[in-house]
Amino acid sequence: MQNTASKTAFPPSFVWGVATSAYQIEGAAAEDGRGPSIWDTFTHTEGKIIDRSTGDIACDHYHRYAEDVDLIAALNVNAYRFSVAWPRVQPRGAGAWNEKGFDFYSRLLDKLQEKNIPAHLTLYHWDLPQALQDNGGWLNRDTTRRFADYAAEVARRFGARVATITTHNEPWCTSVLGHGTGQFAPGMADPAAAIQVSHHLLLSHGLALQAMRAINTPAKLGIVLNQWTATPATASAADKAKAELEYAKSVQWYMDPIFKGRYPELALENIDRTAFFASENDFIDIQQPLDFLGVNYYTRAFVSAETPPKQPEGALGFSDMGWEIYPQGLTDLLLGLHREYKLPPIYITENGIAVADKINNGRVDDQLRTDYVRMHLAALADAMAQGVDVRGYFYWSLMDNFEWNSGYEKRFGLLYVDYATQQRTTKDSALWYRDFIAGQTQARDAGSSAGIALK
Ligand code: IFM
Repeated sequence: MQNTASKTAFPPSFVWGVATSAYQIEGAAAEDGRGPSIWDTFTHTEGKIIDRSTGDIACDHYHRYAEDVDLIAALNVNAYRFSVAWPRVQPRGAGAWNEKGFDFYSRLLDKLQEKNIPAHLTLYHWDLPQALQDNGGWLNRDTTRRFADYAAEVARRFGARVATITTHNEPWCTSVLGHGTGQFAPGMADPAAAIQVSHHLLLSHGLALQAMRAINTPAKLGIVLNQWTATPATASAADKAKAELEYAKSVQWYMDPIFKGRYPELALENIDRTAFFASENDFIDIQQPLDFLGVNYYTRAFVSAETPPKQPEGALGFSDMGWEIYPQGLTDLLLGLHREYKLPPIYITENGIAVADKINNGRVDDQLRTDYVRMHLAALADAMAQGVDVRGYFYWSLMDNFEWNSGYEKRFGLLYVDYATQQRTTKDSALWYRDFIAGQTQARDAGSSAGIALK
């Protein structure tokens, strides 16, 4: 039966982690010399965020990082994935570095080291310095060079203190949601511009890898892509064709340049190329070897060519985001990638669920989240058993936080955050995750791989 592996074995070296990003948790938006980012501008623009909130304070992690790392340690995880806010360390995205900004990340890394938690650093989780946006942002090819300079500086300072450095988190979101539909910062609704932006993001990734390798950074280098399988809603030719195109535009559009040095034909034939410029040499820059690939998986795409589109039945339910719970998609996705590309080691860098959590007498009973994680780990184990080389899993997210245009209304965390008091409460799912990891660790210490009940 699918997703019901009763026992599964993760290798002893498997990495268990939790993930966050800068703008979603740090707050301290105008402190210690941080420059404004496109998300500051966007959140302070009327009508962009459902609950009219901003990341000005968020989870106040900038001031509470030490307490937060203690909470991370209590989860038994052996990895923490976070991002550096570019405008905190280089307020204008070019020129002067902000030492106070670097000091914050240095303190965070010290604290993680004290707790023996390896750090996984992301360079770009969507908070472009506003000064670069004023100059054209990701539509301006020069931003790719600025990004490579920023990457090299972060790697020079922190490369020996982190396990991995990721260039971009989910470039699809920056391109499509940020520039195609306008739901995310910088709020541009121009599909042709989104295509050019995606190319510049990929190019900046390749230039950044080269810049970091030129200084011999010891950190492992990679990129994180959000991916899904595309299931045709019916067996009709129209649904099948639409699903194939969806996969080409969202998954292969990012994978092919990196692993094959070109864009997928099917997508190229079906996009607005009026504003598209890519040189042959760009593909040499983009196609740099990766030490790892990060895969973020939440749900599948259910693709219908009908009007109105057919919706999935959702036998396992839906998240508070309205996303179908579909763990089998993780197995299918990984096996598909494994067949099509020569993959480096993979980390599941994000997987998680928004639940309308309620706190009751200091307790959050979020069984749905535990079930979600358990089913996805079983799905992951299935893919690994069939030959996919996965090295780690990061739950998104460590704590409830600023969920972009959904504001604070959606809760993805293992820790519940009361935004009025900033009190963190460990949810039941976090206790399950903690105990699950402890079981894995015990098996590792006993010199075997763990057979852990996932169902
Ligand atoms: O919160 C986001 C994260 O920033 C990027 N990946 C998806 C998450 C949930 O929507």
